[in-house]
Amino acid sequence: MSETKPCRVVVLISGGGTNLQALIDAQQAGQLPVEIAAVISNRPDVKGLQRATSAGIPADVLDHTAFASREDFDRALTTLIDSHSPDLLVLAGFMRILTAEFTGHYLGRMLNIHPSLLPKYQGLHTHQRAIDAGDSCHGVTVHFVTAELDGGPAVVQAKVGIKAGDTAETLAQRVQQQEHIIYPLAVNWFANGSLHMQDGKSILNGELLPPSGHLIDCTG
Ligand code: NHR
Ligand code: GAR
Repeated sequence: MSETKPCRVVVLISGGGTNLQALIDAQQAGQLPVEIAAVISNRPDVKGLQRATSAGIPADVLDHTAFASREDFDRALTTLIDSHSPDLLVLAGFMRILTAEFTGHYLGRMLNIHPSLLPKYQGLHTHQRAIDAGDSCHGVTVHFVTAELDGGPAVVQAKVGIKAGDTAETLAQRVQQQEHIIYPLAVNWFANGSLHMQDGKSILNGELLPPSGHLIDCTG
């Protein structure tokens, strides 16, 4: 992307928006060559919407409970997103499963951050599941989104140690510190043209990434 035409990003949220805030902060610090064109939440009155408004970013709500089916919601969401002409769609704590029609439309230009070392612990309640399994490490993965839930190719993964006495809350806190580092990193790679998806795989600087994506080990 040239400096005169930064990568246009639309961010989807459902809640607090700390990952959104990390992207806003990196952009405002001149470390992320993007324009956050809009923030869209499927839930009204969440803190992430205030974060967007405070940063001067258009914020919209599309309440999924107002739609009869997932298909109807996803079609309305697509129309709203595309009215902002994004180059990249970023899921940041977005909590609705998306239809294959939706993921197909944004294939290769949609990223998600998932709080586990994928392919471990797809779906919900990942921190508790890692603790219950007696794992010694846990972490977070940024991946391209495909129709398969949390199954798209990984871009970057940060590994975090699980400590004796960790609860889902204390562990989530340490994982989230890493989220706020690796999400701006991955978005930056996409925005500057270093990262793309090809044949269902993640390519960084012309090289095929390993199944974990680029690995950052914080367990030491
Ligand atoms: N959709 C597809 N097709 N593929 C992915 O990889 C997706 C996706 C939608 C969301 C984020 C994901 C995560 O990082 C994500 C990845 C929500 C659920 C879920 O079960 C699962 C995974 C993710 C997000 N949602 C419930 C549902 O019925 C609702 C839960 C709630 O509202 O609290 O949609 O973990
Ligand atoms: C983050 O920890 C993210 O990894 C997780 O929700 C949190 C959102 O926080 N995502 C999922 O669990 C997706 N199912 P935020 O709203 O403060 O960015």
